[in-house]
Amino acid sequence: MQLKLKLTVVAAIAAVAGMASAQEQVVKIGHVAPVSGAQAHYGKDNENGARMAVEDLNAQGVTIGGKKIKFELQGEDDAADPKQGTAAAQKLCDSKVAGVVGHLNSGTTIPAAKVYNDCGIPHITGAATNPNLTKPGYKTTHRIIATDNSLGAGLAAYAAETLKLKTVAVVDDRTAYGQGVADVFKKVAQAKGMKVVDEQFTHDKATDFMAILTAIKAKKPDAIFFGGMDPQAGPMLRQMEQLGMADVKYFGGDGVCTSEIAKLAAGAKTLTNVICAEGGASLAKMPGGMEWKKRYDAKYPGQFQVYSPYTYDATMLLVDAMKRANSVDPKVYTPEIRKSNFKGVTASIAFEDNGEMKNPAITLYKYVDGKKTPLN
Ligand code: ABU
Repeated sequence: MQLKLKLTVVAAIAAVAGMASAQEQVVKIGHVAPVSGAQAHYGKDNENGARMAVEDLNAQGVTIGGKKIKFELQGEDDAADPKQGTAAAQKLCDSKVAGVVGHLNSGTTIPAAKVYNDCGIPHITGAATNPNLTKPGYKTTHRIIATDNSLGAGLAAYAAETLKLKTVAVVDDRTAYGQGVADVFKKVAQAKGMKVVDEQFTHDKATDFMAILTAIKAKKPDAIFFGGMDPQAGPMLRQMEQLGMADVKYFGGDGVCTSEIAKLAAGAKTLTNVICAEGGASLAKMPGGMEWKKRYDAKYPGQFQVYSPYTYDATMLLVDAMKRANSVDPKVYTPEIRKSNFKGVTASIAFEDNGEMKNPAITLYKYVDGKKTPLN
């Protein structure tokens, strides 16, 4: 008799537990960035931001369509390579993720955007800045930072109007981002009366710039503009010091505007010549920047670079759209993303019809005692 009672109680507990799990739904969110190779520090920072958002959402408890949702992050590595970028995008489509945060590089995000459009999954980048990303007009593509048009123009205006520089040499790494931001800088600088005295090209795996710097030095420019990322910018700054180019200003977009560049420059005094631009407000001017950064640093000490507040907001924004649509189905909730009026850590985020953020800020930085310091 006692045994029968025990079995009944066990069966009842199992039934209640079964009901509870039937009411819970796992929803996967994809994230893609280079988490291997020379750009892994950017990618890990980005992935940390998205993971932190998923953990916060699960701690808060989110109910959508009457079901308790458990979010899971599916992180993929595209190694900053366009082919691996589309392969990672297809993998996320096949995994039926509800949405994607990424990618990091313009060169991977632009081709991946077509893959997401074809499989009907929305993605939001908080790092890729080439304006061509939104030109195809995909309803699935969104960006929550300023583009290279703003970064290049802001830097050129600062060089010509504030510093009153006359001449510049332009170098880019031939990637979608590097070439794009360098082209904008060049055009705006020329329009403002600066002379481009030399143009040189490198690539996104290079570490030896002695030949191009020697050629540039002969032209005696006031400044170098570099369109590229910090694994190249750091060694370039060291080699500029070795060549006695200590008084040449060094401009770059958000790709060089990292914490890591101070390490990669390895004590070169030329770091103090760097002026870089990022497509958003400084942490101090973001609505929730300082408090968020404190929590990030406690979770991921020493890993902050540039974009993690944006990947955090991108993740939160996808879920905000799901909540408003009361659905985790991409077909149902994707149109809600364009209608967002989302109060994020980085900004209040709303979108233009083409998926670009409305009125994104830009911030210029310099490095003081090795620390990235806002100029505005
Ligand atoms: N925005 C700089 C780094 C990422 C990219 O656009 O390629």
